[in-house]
Amino acid sequence: MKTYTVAVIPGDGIGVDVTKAAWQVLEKSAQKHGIHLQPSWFPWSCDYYLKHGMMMPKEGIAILKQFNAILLGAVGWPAQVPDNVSLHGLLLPIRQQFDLFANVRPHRLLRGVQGPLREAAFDILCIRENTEGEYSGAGGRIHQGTPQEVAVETSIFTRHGVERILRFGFEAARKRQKRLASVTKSNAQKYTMVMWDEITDTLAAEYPDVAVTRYHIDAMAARFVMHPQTLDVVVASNLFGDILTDLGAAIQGGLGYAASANLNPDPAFPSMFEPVHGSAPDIAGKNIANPIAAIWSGALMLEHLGETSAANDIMQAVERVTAEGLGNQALSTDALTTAILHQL
Ligand code: GGG
Repeated sequence: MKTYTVAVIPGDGIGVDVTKAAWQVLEKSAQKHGIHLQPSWFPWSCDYYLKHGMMMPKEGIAILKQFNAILLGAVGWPAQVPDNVSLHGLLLPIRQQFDLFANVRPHRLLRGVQGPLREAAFDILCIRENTEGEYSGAGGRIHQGTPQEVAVETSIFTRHGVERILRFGFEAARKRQKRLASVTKSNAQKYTMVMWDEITDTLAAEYPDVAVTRYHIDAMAARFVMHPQTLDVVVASNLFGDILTDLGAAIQGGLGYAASANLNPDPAFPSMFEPVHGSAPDIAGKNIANPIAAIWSGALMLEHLGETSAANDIMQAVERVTAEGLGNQALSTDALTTAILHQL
């Protein structure tokens, strides 16, 4: 029996609720398909920070490195730990240290799910650069708290980083509808984003079978709402991709449906799978969070591990449940999970 080791980090808030649900579904699918998923649960979170003064132990990255994959819930409990501390203490170091440069986020309406748009026939694969750009963490503050205070935060775009994420996008487009949209704001940001556009054009020559369109982020935001059916693969920088994929989540029915994979194609590093949503403290522990984004992220994990049948099985079970309209009802986390387990 094939065994995969998985580091499970539920994190904060509804991350705990939905990770528990996702794990139940993953285990059931694994059993059915003769796979063994061996979990190690880590309590790294804002609670852990309050006890230990850090979001994960100093050797956290070395510990995670030994696993085949990481399943993450959500990070953040702003009432007790500033969001920038929790994010830079857990989620971002994992993405950066394991060079998980491609954050892949599918946006489509699951069968039966009621989205806010008239147009339902869209299937977008957003690919967000995940290790540099606006999230590089380069900057500082001087004269803090005084009227003379200065804060500087520099976006860092490297040719290597931009080229590899665009190439990842072109390869993905080749396996889909062969259309790629590259998103910048190169009229206003005349260094980094102009370089991004130039690299897009250079790579486009290597992929003559892929139709490429360059968009500005503002126009792309409008297109997500007005003409989402015209989009196939969308590649964007770290921050633009983050914002755009919340819009993607909205048009697919809400953040409860938006899944993501943080990928490094090199199997020497564990890739990480997480719902796009955050910890939602207002509904944490109330058994009302939608577990589908976390379950879908689990399916993306199985797909990445090469267990395509087990992954497809999960998504078919999810869609049989949503097709019955259950996704649109205010079902509890447990009830929705039970319905999906039943379909499996
Ligand atoms: N599901 C992980 C999580 O907590 N996401 C919320 C969030 O704000 N993440 C930061 C980011 O992806 O930029």
